[in-house]
Amino acid sequence: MIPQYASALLISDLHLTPSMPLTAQRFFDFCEKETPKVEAVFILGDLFEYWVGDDAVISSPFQQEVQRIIASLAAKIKTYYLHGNRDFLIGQSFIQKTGMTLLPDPCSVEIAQQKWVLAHGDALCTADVGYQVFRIWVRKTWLQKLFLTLPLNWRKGIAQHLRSNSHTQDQQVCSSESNLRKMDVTREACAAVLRDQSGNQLIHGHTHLPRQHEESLGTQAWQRWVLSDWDLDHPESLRPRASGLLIEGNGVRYLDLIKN
Ligand code: LP5
Ligand code: MN
Repeated sequence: MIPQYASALLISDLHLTPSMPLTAQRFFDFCEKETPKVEAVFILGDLFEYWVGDDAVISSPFQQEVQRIIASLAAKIKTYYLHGNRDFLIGQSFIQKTGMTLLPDPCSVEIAQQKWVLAHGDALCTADVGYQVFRIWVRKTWLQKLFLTLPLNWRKGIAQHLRSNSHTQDQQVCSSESNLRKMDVTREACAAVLRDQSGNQLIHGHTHLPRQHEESLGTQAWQRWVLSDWDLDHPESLRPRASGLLIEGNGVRYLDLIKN
């Protein structure tokens, strides 16, 4: 049985980190003010800038604060989370302490009597072959177990190194047409996931290109909603960004969370 709700809010790619306090505060306000309107909240990955293991929470007042806020949200409203490419190491301990429910990626839910297929989106970027090879390796259980045995400061060092090498940062500097296409989801991957899940409405994040799409491949047609990333801390270099997708009986719409 897939979960069923009359209404829901979906967000992703908040990339929470102590160095982005305005973004974190907006998330805390969102939990308190926006979520009471709906029956369920879905966080579609990359809640954190990076996650190097649940044991890091003990020495991070910031992560403890996020944990506390989500626990208080999940005590009132059903809250789901699925892994992103930056926080796929979030484990059972953090999930349990926050009271969230971990969903597989991809998965299906019923909201407002319609079926929705949910994914983070990174697995759909199949033209980004380098990333897909990287993904296969870092999702191997044995490599993750080995990584988690490393001292915390080594793990943080590796994560920061991976972050600073990440292609998305290049994308902002060198946004050529072909580069952007490589970083986006492919129609073939979306079609395959929707066929597997027997759905025709897909919601994902990861690409930071929020928009609604009407798409098709052969005889298969679908709608795709992309969630935005959040960043209210760098207005000098990047446009402030924060939005969510609201699904309720009278339709689907993006919620601008910058001004509220
Ligand atoms: O995240 P974003 O949006 O910037 O870019 C992604 C892809 N980048 C990543 C890397 C993350 O940003 C950082 C992850 C931190 C995780 C912390 C824990 C690490 C634990 C390891 C556990 C075993 O996902 C980026 C995509 C982009 O999306 C668009 O889809 O292009 O991909 C890359 O930049 C990766 C390169 O393409 C391939 C790099 C190969 C490097 C090989 C190093 C192997 C290290 C093995 C780790 C132990
Ligand atoms: Mn991502």
